[in-house]
Amino acid sequence: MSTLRKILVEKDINCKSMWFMRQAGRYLPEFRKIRSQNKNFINLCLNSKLSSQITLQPIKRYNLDSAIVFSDILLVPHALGQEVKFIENQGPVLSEFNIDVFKTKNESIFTKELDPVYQTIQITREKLNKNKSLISFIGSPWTLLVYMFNLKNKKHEINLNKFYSNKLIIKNTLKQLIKYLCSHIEKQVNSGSDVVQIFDSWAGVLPKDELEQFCYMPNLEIVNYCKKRKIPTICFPKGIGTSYLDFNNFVNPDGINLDYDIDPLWAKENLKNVVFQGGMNPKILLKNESEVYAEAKKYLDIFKEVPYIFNFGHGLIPETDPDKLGNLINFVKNYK
Ligand code: 1CP
Repeated sequence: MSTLRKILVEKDINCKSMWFMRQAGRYLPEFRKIRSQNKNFINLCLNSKLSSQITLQPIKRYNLDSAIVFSDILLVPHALGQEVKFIENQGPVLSEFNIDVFKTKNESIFTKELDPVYQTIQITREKLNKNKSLISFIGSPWTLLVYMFNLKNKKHEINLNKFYSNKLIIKNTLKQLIKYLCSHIEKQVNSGSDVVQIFDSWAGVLPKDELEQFCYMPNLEIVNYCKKRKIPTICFPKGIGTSYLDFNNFVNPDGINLDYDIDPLWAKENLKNVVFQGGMNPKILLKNESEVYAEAKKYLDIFKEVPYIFNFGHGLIPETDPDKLGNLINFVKNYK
């Protein structure tokens, strides 16, 4: 059984594990080299040979025990007919959502479009040591809807007018997305991934009274789908503060990724029957090494007696120094 499965399924506290969100990409020179020769990001994600190579880059460099598939949450709207462009220093830009195009799609068209992702997983699984975990992922329906309906502004605030005036179509699209996301998970797991991380990166912009309908419910449906198939899940409802408690009680995933605004002591005392992952602010890596280790020690000590997966409270930032990250990895591996 892979290390992550041991922790998530058997709740084995002696099994230590560490991986990082966004470990394959942006900050790594070996990724940047490939990226500079592949200007179209979607095409790069759909190039199985290169995507598998990128997935394995952080494993080669740091001997981490989990690999996360190099792909993107926005391949889903792409496969559903929406144009997705990644513009330098601006992030993703999607063409306007077109319900007529959306309606022409079905699960077989959708998964056929994403077949290269499943091939990436197959190629990677063959090359990855058997005791290492291969993590696949999806964006939660709400987080995808934020991009698909262009619901947030540059300051990362939600455009509430747009949200409320399009609520019906957003709700209907959400229902459809759940179905597509479940088949995307099933295909990824059948191709060789053994854990699924569900990123609800924009849960925190939802008004509190909409959390149940747009965040908890869709995450629950997807987690229940996975439970029926014995697929371990790690949820990441970023930015919802103490609503992590309601989220955890409602959704009951195997693992939960803490964001950096969550007090780890509060989490340990309040979130029950769940494996903890992450928490540290990835920006800590911009500080000097003694500060980095002190922060890592804090999390490792708090979660010493419970199953814990070392990670951050969000993805590694592009400015991360790969050597400093390497030193942190050694520190965590040797910490008793
Ligand atoms: O320009 C570039 O070089 C592309 C940068 C990049 C990379 C390396 C993007 C654009 N996506 C990715 C890969 C990616 N995205 C992975 C696989 C690599 C890994 O984790 O090791 C994963 C898991 C994601 C997930 C993802 N994409 C999320 C959820 C996690 C999170 O960071 O909140 C989100 C919101 C996206 C959308 C996205 N993709 C890319 C950008 C710039 C964005 C917008 C959000 C952002 O600014 O990070």
